Amino acid sequence: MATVRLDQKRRALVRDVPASFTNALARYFGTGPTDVELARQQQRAYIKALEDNGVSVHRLPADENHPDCMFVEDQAVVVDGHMLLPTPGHPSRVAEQPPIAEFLMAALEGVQTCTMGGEARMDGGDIIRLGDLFFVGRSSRTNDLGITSLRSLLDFFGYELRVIDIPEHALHLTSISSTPTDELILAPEGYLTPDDFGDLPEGCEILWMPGEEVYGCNTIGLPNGKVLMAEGYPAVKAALQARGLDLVEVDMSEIRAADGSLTCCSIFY
Ligand code: CIR
Repeated sequence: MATVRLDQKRRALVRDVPASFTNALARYFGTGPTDVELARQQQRAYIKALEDNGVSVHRLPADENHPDCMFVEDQAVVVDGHMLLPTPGHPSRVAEQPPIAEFLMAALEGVQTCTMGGEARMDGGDIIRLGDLFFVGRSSRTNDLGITSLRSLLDFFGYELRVIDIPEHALHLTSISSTPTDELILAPEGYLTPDDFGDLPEGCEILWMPGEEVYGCNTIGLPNGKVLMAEGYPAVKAALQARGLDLVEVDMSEIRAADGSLTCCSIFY
C-alpha cells in the first residue's frame, strides 16, 4: 500500500488468486491472464520476498465471484492507523471489500474508519505517499467526490494532498508511479510531467524513466532499505542502484497481464 511511510511497512495483507483470475479486468498492460497456476506461483514468490525482508504477511482466501480480488490495494486506504473504505471505481469490484474491511478493522485495534457515500468513487491504487505529502490520481476509477473524502481524512492529519490527472492510457497513479523511499518518486516520461507533482520538499526528487518502462515504475520500498521491483526493467533497476538501493526482483508477468502492479497485490497496515 502506497499510503504508509516506509517505517510503517511491517504487516501486509494479501488475497489468494481465484481460479476465475482469467476473467480479471485487463485493458492497459495486457490482454488478460491465461495461466492461474503461474499467477499463484508469482504471488507466492511475492509473498516470500516480503517475508524475507521483514514483513509479516496475512493471506485472505480468494473469492471466486471476484476475479480481481487479489488486487487488495484498491479496497482500503490506511493512513497512520486510520482507514478510509473507498467505493471502488469499477462496479464489478465493489463486493470484494467486506472481508478486507473486516480483517483490517480487527487487526487495527481502535481504528477510526470512514466510508464514502453517494457518487464518490476511488481505488486505493490512485494514491501515493512521499513522506507527509500525498498525491491522488483523478482517473477512470477515482472522481472528485472520492478525492474530497480522501482530503477530509488527510486534513485531519495536516497532510497535503495534490491531485494528478491520469492519462487515458493508464489505469491508476500507482500503475505508473511509486515512492521507493520517502524521498524518491519514480515516474515515466510520456505519462506524467514535473508539473503534475509540483515543487517537492527539500531532499526529494523524481527519477524519470523511459515510457516503455512504465510498469517498472511501480515498486515497494521496505524498512530494511530493500526495494521490491518487477523483473525486466533495466532503466528502473539502474536508476535505483545508482541511488544505492538494494533490489529484490520478482517476476510479475501473469499479474501484469491483469493490469496488476506490485503495490496492487498488498495493503500495508
Ligand atoms: C482492475 O482493473 O481493477 C484490475 N484488473 C487491476 C487492478 C490493479 N490495481 C492497482 O493498480 N492498484
